[in-house]
Amino acid sequence: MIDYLKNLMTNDRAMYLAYDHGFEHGPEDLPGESIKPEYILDIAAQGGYNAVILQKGLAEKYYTGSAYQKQIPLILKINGKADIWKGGDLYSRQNCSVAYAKKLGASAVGYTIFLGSAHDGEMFQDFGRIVEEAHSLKIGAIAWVYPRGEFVKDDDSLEMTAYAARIGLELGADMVKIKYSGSTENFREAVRAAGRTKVVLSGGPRLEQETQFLDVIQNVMQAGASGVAVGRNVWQHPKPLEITAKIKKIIFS
Ligand code: FBP
Repeated sequence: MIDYLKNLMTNDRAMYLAYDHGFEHGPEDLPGESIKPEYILDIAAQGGYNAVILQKGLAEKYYTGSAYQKQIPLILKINGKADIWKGGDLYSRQNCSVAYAKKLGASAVGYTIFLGSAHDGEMFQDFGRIVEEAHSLKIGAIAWVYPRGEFVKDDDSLEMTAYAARIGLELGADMVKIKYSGSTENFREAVRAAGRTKVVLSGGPRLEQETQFLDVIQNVMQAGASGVAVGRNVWQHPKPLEITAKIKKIIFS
């Protein structure tokens, strides 16, 4: 079995800094300094993250060929949707090829699947192809799997979270990024369902009490997760490097 995530993990654990929110949520999610990509890249490099997650425009203009490229690996997000149209089922379309992601220096590509959307079949098809393309170029494929839509009553239930994790395994993802399901026990079921696909936590909106966020990380690590791929709880924090050090301690010790 080839390990496509070799240079994206430390002792089989991972801490990734996600920054695709300008696309997914709009600039209002990027308060103060966090609107500046360099601010995030400095946190990623100084904080010792295993990778930063960017869309292709940011990679082209701020990462590829820069000093950051030598300091921190890249996961390139190759699909995305805006947060404006609320008219029905979601389909987050691919906006960058796997080959171009590799050219920009990516060690893995990321792709979001909205499980439960009327279009989930198209996203399964896209991601199935993306895994094959990524592996033939010897880079990793990471699935963000988020249950969403009118038939999803409880997106963070044990069943839905485990289903999301399982979809990652069934489609050949090297890693699946899922949301928290409320407890260590529940999350353990998702990790079990993911089998040999590694599981990382998706952070969610910034929690006022940082201890709440750190407790969630503690719980998912106890449940067997490989780590986290988080954004807002780090770079919306007044002291991103301080919260990073606390996250790091939980994941790597
Ligand atoms: P956060 O830790 O800030 O939640 O980031 C994780 C992430 O998956 C991002 O990569 C993505 O932009 C965002 O959450 C999507 O969130 P949602 O679809 O729930 O609005």
